Amino acid sequence: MATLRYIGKRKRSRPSERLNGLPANDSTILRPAGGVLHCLPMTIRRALITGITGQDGSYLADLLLEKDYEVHGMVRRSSTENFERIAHLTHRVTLHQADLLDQLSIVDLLKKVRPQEIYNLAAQSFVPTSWVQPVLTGEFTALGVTRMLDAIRLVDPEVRFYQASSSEMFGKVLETPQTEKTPFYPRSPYGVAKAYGHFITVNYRESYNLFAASGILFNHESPRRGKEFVTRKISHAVAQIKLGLAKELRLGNLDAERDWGYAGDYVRAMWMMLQQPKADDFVIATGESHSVRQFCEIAFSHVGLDWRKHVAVDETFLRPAEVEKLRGDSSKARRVLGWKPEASFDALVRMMVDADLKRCAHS
Ligand code: NAP
Ligand code: G4F
Repeated sequence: MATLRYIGKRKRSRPSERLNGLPANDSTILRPAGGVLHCLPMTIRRALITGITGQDGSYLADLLLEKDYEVHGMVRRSSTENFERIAHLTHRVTLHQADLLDQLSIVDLLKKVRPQEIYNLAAQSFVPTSWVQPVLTGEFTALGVTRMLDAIRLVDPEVRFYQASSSEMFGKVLETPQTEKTPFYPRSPYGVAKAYGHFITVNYRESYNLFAASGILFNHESPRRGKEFVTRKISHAVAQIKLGLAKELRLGNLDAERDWGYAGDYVRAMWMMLQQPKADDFVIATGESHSVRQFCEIAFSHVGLDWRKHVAVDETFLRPAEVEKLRGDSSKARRVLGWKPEASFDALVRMMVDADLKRCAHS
């Protein structure tokens, strides 16, 4: 049944009340204070996103706001603010300090926000770093999931939980294309940590009857992708070279193939998974794979350049163990969720290059 609920304009804290960009007492900001009171015959859906400052978190926040959710984001403390990707919506979301490493901070956060949906996107997500910091990667990316699930059990077992699992779990692939049933063979400490996160999600669903869904997402990119990932590294370098700001792009394995999609399409799948009658696991992928070399060809030719004149192979970017080729089969998601990707590979590459050209020209 629909409930009646007051919502007021959010109270904007004065700068002196703010701490590291957050209101000093952020539990007060949903109080109707001096704003217009609306009495709406509707249930406001409340979601919590961990990793809201990341690529996917920012797109998911955009999507949930469009759907009239009350959106809360978990951010970890840092000495400087890192809100670039959510700068356009900081006035529409509520940010809370907590850390995947700190169990109490997660429990307190859930008690304060009482979300109906939790999207666990926070992770150490860069594969090469996982060899440099394997233990920390395990703490964030593996055990962080258990901390979140235990907090849900303690505070509200009715919460719907989404875990950001990864095609990196398939690693040295045992079949092509990869489906929900393909066994995992991870090739990096990151992939191992994600496999743990996936299985603990499935285990808590089966042990405690939690609504815990695992989205096995293949690589997805956008103009908001971090510059260390290969696609954005390429699109950014293309823009710099085109504008005469750089001459060369140094890359690792040009033969690696990925099933690359557009992040905006993939966050839609996350939301769809939490609207199902029961929690399940879903592969999200385009079904096409392309090499790093092909990405370069399209990106450089889009601005009238020949990639062979600018790209150099640099062994320092090779990995101790490589995932050579990924290609996903998302038929289950297409059938059950009604999901399909909208952006083509070519359109994605061009979108990223155009965005970087614009950004580099302005800065
Ligand atoms: P991303 O841009 O690297 O964002 C990661 C987010 O996690 C950031 O907001 C980061 O916060 C936060 N974070 C890291 N450690 C944390 C901690 N200890 N406590 C709290 N927050 C922490 O990653 P993404 O591309 O958006 O990916 C989102 C999720 O999907 C990740 O779990 C990733 O592993 C997974 N995934 C991604 C892909 C893909 O192709 N993009 C594919 C499959 C799965 P800071 O801003 O403070 O660093
Ligand atoms: O862009 P990448 O760093 O992404 P990777 O390793 O596939 O991981 C991304 O996708 C996963 C999903 O499968 C996510 F779970 C994970 O969080 C992340 O979002 O590298 C893609 C490929 C690799 O084979 C790499 O060896 O590109 C190759 N590559 C070639 N030269 C390079 C470079 N990768 C990077 N980062 N930098 C290079 O210079």
